[in-house]
Amino acid sequence: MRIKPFFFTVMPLTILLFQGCGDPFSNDLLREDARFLSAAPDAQVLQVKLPEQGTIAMNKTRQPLVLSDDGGRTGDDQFNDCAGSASNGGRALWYCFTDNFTHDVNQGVLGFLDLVDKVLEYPPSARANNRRIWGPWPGEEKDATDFRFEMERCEPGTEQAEDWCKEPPNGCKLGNDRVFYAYALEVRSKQKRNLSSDQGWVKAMQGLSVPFEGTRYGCGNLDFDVDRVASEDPTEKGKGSLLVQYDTRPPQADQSIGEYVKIDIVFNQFLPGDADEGTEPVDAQYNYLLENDRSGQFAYETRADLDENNPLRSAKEKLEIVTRWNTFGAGRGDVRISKGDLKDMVAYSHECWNQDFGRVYYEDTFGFQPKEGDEALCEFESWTF
Ligand SMILES: [Ca+2]
Repeated sequence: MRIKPFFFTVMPLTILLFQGCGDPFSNDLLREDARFLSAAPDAQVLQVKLPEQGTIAMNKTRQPLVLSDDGGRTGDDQFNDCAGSASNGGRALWYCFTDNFTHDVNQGVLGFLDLVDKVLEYPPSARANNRRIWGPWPGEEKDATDFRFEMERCEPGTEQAEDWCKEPPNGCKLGNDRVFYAYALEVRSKQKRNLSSDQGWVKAMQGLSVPFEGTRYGCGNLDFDVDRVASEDPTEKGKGSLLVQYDTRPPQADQSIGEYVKIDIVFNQFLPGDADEGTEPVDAQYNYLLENDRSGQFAYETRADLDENNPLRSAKEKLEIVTRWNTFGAGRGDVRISKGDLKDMVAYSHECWNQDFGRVYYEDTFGFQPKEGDEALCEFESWTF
């Protein structure tokens, strides 16, 4: 799902803005637009960030790691370097899993937020009190649909265009002004172009947010419904929906305090549009926490058949993975597999890695990989399970 802006919708507005430059009304207008922009979800802020390999390896001093916006993966070489075993210098298995998974979340799941960023590079096409609309634009690749992005500022005591202002975002603290924002990325079949410009739109993604002190950081939630996209675009291959809750704070300018990022995602029969043929939709839960000191935690839970290609064991097992890392990148991963064909049995895997992500300890209860290393070398002593 990608869009391209129509030049004819953008050009006249650009000219209008230039004409208005310098007069106080125009400056107020731009300040107002900026307030809306700061409340829109930001693909960069909501990128899941992991400690990046190489920073420590190159200079051997023990210092906090640089975090990679790309989930730590800088190329397929690193992706394939998941051997796990310390003896061949491979990266720890569960760190590697976390790395690959977060990369996929950034690209395939939160990637749709890039759309919002592209949209917001242009001035709004319509402005009303407490409301802004960007677009519409035609879809870029398939041209089966048009898109637009809509925002409303929800203020107590003011009249609202939609009922999405009824409740503030769950789990977010409002400021003294009690203001929050509602937004939606909307899609409409090309066949509906004969309707009036306000009719027939379906909310593909919608959310509520409370921006943090005028920055792109803040607290909010959004839901992305691929089935709704498909209802307007029969060529859409993705399925299901996602519910994302987030709470983010910017780093200190001098980096003495790193950014804080908490993201929780619920996958509901979700299948990305670019998934390989035969991939099944997933129900899963994903939690990511990056603390101010750059330590963090990743948790993933799903039901999946882990006995691949065995028709006698086709029941879905419950898979739980929790990985944690400290300020310097050293961490541990704990995995629990239960239910499904395991019936009453429970299988575990435990692993620890050092600040270069090399395995220092591994053990499991189901013969997946041989035991190695020493648990005493783990930076985290306690098991998650
Ligand atoms: Ca199974």
